[in-house]
Amino acid sequence: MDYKRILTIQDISCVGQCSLTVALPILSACGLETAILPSAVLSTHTAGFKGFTFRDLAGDMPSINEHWKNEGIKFEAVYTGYLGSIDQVDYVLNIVKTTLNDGGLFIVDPAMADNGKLYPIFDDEYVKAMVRLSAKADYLLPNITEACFLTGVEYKEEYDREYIDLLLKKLVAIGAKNVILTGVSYKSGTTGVVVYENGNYAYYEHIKLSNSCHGTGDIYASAFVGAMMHGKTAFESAKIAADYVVECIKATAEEKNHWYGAKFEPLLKNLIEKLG
Ligand code: PXL
Repeated sequence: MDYKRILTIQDISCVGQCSLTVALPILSACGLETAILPSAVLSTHTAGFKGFTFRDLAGDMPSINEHWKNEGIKFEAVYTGYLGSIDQVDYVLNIVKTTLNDGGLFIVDPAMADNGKLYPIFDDEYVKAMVRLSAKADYLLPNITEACFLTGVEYKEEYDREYIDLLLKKLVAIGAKNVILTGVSYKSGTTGVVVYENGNYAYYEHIKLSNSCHGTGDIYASAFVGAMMHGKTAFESAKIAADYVVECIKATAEEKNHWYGAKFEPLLKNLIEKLG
């Protein structure tokens, strides 16, 4: 495997096992040199903790970009997750222009919503900004809720293949080249991920656990990016990431005190094994 350098842009939630505190260890475990750009610093994530602090780091982005430009710093991939504000979208697009190598991949997790709802602090204007970012993605990794917000399609908990095809077509119409759609469940007891690459549909189905954990979207996206940049195909990466997330959720099940995230760290060795 080549030794590749990638950049990930997402928040630091100091406590809560999401975003950079998940992405950095997972990408490093996948053997990648991982540069980071924190989009914001929060005392905790926003899903369940009360009174969290929030510092938007958008203002630092242009000068960081300028410095990297002067240094000629380049990446094989740029992977974005939770951003803290609308202003960040143009800054991030500029950073991608400056730093992404020719032929490099821009991977966007439009982390903004789940279970039919936007996360706290986001609104329709933020969704519009995420559409502009998603339009440039080589790989876009939404869950179904995010896909609905990005496309204006009504959110449904029960659906068929036709509904999923509509979401995929609309996401591609926005501009996303390829889509990895997570949490797609056609029957009870199972869920899975759709890999929509160059207009071809493939589905990896796996067990749906009764419990769920915060932060699994970030674990999924990071493991997917790590596996892709390790040299796996999109489908293999989607499968590796899904199997890893299932293991992480199982490891966290029945832990009432551990509601805020998933215990992914002791299982990093399994992820490394899956990469072969
Ligand atoms: O896991 C997504 C995420 C990332 N960052 C912050 C969040 C959330 C989900 O709520 O609040 C700050």
